[in-house]
Amino acid sequence: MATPTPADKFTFGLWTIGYNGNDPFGGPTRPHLDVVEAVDHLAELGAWGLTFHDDDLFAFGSTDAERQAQIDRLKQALADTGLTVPMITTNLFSQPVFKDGGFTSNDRSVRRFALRKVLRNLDLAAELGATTFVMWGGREGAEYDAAKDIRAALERYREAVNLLGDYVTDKGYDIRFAIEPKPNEPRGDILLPTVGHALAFIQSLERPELVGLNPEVGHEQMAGLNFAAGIAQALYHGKLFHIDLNGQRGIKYDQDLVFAHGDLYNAFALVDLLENGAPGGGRAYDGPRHFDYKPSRTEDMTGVWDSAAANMRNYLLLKERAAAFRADPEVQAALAAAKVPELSVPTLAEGETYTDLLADRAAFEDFDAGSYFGAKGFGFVRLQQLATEHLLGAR
Ligand code: GLT
Ligand code: MN
Ligand code: MN
Ligand code: MN
Repeated sequence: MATPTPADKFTFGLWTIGYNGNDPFGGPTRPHLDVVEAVDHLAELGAWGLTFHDDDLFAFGSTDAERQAQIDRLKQALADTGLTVPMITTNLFSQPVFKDGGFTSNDRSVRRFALRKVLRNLDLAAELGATTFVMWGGREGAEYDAAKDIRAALERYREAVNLLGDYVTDKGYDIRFAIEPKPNEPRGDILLPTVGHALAFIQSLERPELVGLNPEVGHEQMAGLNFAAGIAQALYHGKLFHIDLNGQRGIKYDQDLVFAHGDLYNAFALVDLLENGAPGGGRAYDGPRHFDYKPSRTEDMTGVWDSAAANMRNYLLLKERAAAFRADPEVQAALAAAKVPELSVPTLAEGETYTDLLADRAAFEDFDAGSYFGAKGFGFVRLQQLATEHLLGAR
């Protein structure tokens, strides 16, 4: 059962399997990976799609002919394998011109160039049938407080996203935008650092319905946040447009480990949430299960493909474990004992007003708050132990 098929909607960034091992302390440990080889291998492994930045597919500064040749090679590989391109994104961070950002560079000419680069790539997204356009603003930020007027930067970000919304609307493109938060790295502080910051920003836009989130496991965990809880809130607001799955071990540099190779408990909670809703609900998210990881620098090409397969297998194993957890009568009893379903009952009765609440002596005057629970607890630890036993395959 833990064998991936295209129905599972697993997708990979070209920059993930294509990561050559280059890091701030050392050069590449692996050769360049050609896009056709990437597509072929992913299809063999049971993936559904490939995603990419413009600069992943054709080098920055390519002539129109070079660019088109690469697009044509990709299209042929897609036709040969059935792989899809459900998401694309624009690189506004690698080139020196973007050293102070793209949409929010202090330099106006850079901002205009960045917009043109993105508009061109939106045309490509539409051409390839991608319906999600990710915006990771890794260089949109600062190291020094006086160097960046944050309110002006947010206003320029807003101007940019509003313009892109106008463009896809006028062109009739079936494309929505997904903002990917990250707290830091490469900038000392990045704008829209967490899911919560981005959610607030989206509400300030002219077309908020076109813009949602692409949260990444490791990015929220770099900020010490609970990723599954952040995803639950994104779902609550109808803003989970896309997701970057990977692994991270604590608050440190962005590790981009294989999915589930970091915080395994949170990975379990996440898959349970996406697949089963919570509690007792149906599937909560239908979009691509997108892996944004980096095959460790220590690995050769065999290790790259092993790690790609590991992402998908771990997701499917967790899906099995989560299904067993939900189906276990003891878990159901423990959930009820913990009053988890009771949280879905509105606090006021239907039609009840605050006047009624004020008149309800049982709610306050006669409510014995001091001894209400007596010696009785919620049993949350027992519930967590049941989750642990399912996770470890002991039940
Ligand atoms: C970059 C970043 C990722 C983003 C990619 C999309 S690029 O690798 O670290 O988290 O998802 O721009
Ligand atoms: Mn990351
Ligand atoms: Mn990354
Ligand atoms: Mn990412």
